[in-house]
Amino acid sequence: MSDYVHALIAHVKAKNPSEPEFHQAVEEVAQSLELVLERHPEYRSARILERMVEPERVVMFRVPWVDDQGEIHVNRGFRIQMNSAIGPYKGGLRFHPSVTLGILKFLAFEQVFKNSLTSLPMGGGKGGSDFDPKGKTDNEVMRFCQSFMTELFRHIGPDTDVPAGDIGVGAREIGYLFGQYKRLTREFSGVLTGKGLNWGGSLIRPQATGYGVVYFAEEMLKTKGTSFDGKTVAVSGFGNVAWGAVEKVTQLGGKVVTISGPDGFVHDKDGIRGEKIQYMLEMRASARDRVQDYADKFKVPFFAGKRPWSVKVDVALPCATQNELNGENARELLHNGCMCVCEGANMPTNLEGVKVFQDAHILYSPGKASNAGGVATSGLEMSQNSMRLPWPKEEVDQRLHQIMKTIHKTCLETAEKYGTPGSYVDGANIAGFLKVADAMLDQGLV
Ligand code: NDP
Ligand code: 2IT
Repeated sequence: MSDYVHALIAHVKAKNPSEPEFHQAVEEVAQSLELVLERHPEYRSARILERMVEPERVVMFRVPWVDDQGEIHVNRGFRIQMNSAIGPYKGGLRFHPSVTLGILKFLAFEQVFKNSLTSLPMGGGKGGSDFDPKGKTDNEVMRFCQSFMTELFRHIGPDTDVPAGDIGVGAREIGYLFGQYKRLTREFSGVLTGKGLNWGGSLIRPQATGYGVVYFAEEMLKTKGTSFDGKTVAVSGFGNVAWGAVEKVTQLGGKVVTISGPDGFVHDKDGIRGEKIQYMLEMRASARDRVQDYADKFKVPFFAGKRPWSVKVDVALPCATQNELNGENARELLHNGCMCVCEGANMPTNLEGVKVFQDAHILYSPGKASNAGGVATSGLEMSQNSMRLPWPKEEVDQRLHQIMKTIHKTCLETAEKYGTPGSYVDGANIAGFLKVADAMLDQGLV
């Protein structure tokens, strides 16, 4: 590691204590950028990376709400407005008890590079709350969302900052948030994405992240002259991203044999298809947060407290959450002959796991490249809202597919150009960085 990168990482750690996920995300990116910073001293002298690790703005606020029994609760809300060099801040909202400032900063940082890769004009942001949706009624979720938006609305707007969903925030939450934004501002606008189809949402947005992951993985497999047809696939998570990925793998002739939840994983040797994919949506909507329900219903083995990486598969698609795949899991996947790991979640593989995959030279893609289809389709939703014209399903899907192919090509070409051929990590970090860095140089000291 160069002295410059070493010092930068040390500075980030000292200045942002107790934010290990943020340190991890910065470390991965900074290592990839060493070559770029050597070749282009202008980025160093303009302190571009030093600026990029500092959010443009952080909003943190109190979210009081009342449960169905009349008890008062207080949660904490956040919005990290990380970088607006290439467009309005864009990125999801996460509602999960594990949410902290550090988690959202890592997600916002990753989002800057991801959004840049999509080729659409979107800056990076992320937000959310430590609210736990598990076991809450619709009315409780609605009251929470209304309270959350009562503060957030003054910081966002269709040309300022456009939030969307992430863990714990789906169509229902976006609906409640949008309703409250509209009441407060008296404006019907494209301020959120992931909206309902009847009121400005885009076809394919629900499926987009998962479909995009599989389109990206398909391109990776093509580089080895193969495809999903006949492949066995492990998916983790059972939420929005996992659901879209399972459906698309199945359509392409692959067989998904696992999904997982916070309670463990299920191993369905016959493959998750047909009504079983539909059942994933029911499990998610039940707010029970248990994947064991699937095992009980379809009479397949359930492994309590375990992750799915010990199952013998050709392809692994981690789609649950950050740091759900460590060095040991990575070695186990390799040992069982896994040839491709394509991330659907944000930063699901820890730094040791990433190194294991890179040293083994298997096909490995970081979430910021392979899960960009979700935010890319959010960008397409913004375009449709601005035009006030909805596009047919086929058109959105075709554009999504093309965007994923382009990101794949950009990653490989950039990695090649900067001397690390085949590294999707370096390709994604460098290509994502260059566009934002050049825009920052153009715009002066911002
Ligand atoms: P959902 O809320 O729909 O699903 C998240 C799933 O992961 C849930 O099943 C959740 O259960 C589970 N999960 C969380 N923590 C763990 C854990 N430690 N072990 C196993 N399962 C766990 O969220 P999404 O599908 O939207 O998000 C999944 C991932 O994809 C996240 O990393 C997100 O940032 C990323 N992503 C999402 C995009 C989108 O458009 N939705 C776009 C790009 C990336 P539980 O909540 O109980 O822990
Ligand atoms: O991590 C992500 O890219 C998302 N949660 C989607 C963000 C968006 O604005 O659609």
